[in-house]
Amino acid sequence: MPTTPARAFPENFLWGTATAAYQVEGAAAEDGRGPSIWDTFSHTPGRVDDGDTGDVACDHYHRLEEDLGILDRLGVGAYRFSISWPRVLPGGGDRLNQRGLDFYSRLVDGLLERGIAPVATLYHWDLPQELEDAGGWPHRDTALRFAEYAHRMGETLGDRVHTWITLNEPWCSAYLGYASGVHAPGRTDPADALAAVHHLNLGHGLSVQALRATAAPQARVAVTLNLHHVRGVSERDAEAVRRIDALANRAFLGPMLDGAYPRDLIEDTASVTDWAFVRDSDEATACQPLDLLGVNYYNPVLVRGWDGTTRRETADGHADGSASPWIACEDVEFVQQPGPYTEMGWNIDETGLTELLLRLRDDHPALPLMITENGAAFADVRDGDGRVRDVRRVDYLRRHLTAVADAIDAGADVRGYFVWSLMDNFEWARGYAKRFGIVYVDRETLDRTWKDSAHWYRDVVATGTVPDASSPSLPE
Ligand code: GBH
Repeated sequence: MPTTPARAFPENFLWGTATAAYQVEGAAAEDGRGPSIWDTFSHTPGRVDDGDTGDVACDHYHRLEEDLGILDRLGVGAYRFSISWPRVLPGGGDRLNQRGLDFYSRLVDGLLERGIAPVATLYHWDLPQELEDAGGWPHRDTALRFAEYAHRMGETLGDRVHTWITLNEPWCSAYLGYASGVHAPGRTDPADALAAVHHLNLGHGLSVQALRATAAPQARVAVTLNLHHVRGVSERDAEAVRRIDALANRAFLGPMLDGAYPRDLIEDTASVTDWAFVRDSDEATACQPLDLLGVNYYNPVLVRGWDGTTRRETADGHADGSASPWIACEDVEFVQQPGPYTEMGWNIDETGLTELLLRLRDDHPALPLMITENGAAFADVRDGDGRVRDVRRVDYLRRHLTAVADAIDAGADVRGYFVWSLMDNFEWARGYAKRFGIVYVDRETLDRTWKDSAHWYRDVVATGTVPDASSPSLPE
């Protein structure tokens, strides 16, 4: 007997895969591309495991036709990619780099020719280095520059790209980039991180306005957040849950969807900043009507209050001596969750995804949702026969898709799902050792090999149905 029955998805459900520019493109110094903060960061010794950089990545920039062919054979209805800001506007200024733009133009046209909807993310963490030198996201001007960039992209690609995502995971940009420093630009100043939160929110709102003014009238505009599904160890830990929910989720949902920062967030962080960088109309600007909310989900988090007497657990994945991304949360403990775990050390628990989607259904019933990332890293190996038997990834994807189906059955308006990732790629501070792809990339030859999960996903897409757990996923 299968442990879970087959599940059919709605007729027009959008199936896709996702990547991001710096993680796959390579060609870092080609055709006029300027440096981003990730070039600088990855070239700084000690920042990325094994000294890996995105200089070559998956060489997607030169293998565009091959990768379009893979997407075609997968049969996906959509492909989520990101545009490298310093490739199209080197230095973050207003001079358009035509050769850089041509690449995205070819990508978009190639997708449309194959009946695949392009879903373009404007910012997946690759800030032009010059804008960081001028102050980065803690600096208000960066938000204004971002809006100009959005305007240019709407003007040039907006006739053909009809789904836009402004920011990918501003949580990471602000807190990992400016508080814990494990992501570029690697700064560790909590006050700057909260200023970055605000200017990302402001930049989001301004860029939505810019896209509305320039893109096609039918364009859908969204933002992608890595919302944290936060659980307390016991009912006594409600205060710890509230604190983390405020910093992780409502710091973005508040201004973007409700037009105001939560009062409790302002109070919780009063020892760090007075929030004077929030000007009168900023919260209203951040709050632009959205067509979709993008949700990236990997795992839930488990917290409890810390009274100062025991040895504090710091199982938040950032405990290895680096500063905490959790500002003013010294009295909150992140508790190790039961396994199984992925290769990232993240626990596998799809129930958090259903619960998160139901919370969004309740809090924002009119806002359609899209899973813009979900997936897992495992230690994949290519066998002598050339197959990659990634049974654990198939199991992960099946569980999480079933969790999405549960949420849809309970009334959540989920319109699509994008596997992270199309192919193994540059996993930020973890380099190439962590493989998230459904397509295997050989690090010597850069050859692509379909993993069993890619064959399995192709069948899911073709049938609109997630098969039961006993169904084999074998290549033809
Ligand atoms: C996404 O970020 C990125 O958008 C994508 O580029 C990246 O390759 C992909 O995911 C895989 O990492 O240690 O239990 O507290 C992931 C954001 C934020 C998810 C931190 C895991 C820590 C979980 N991550 N979170 S825990």
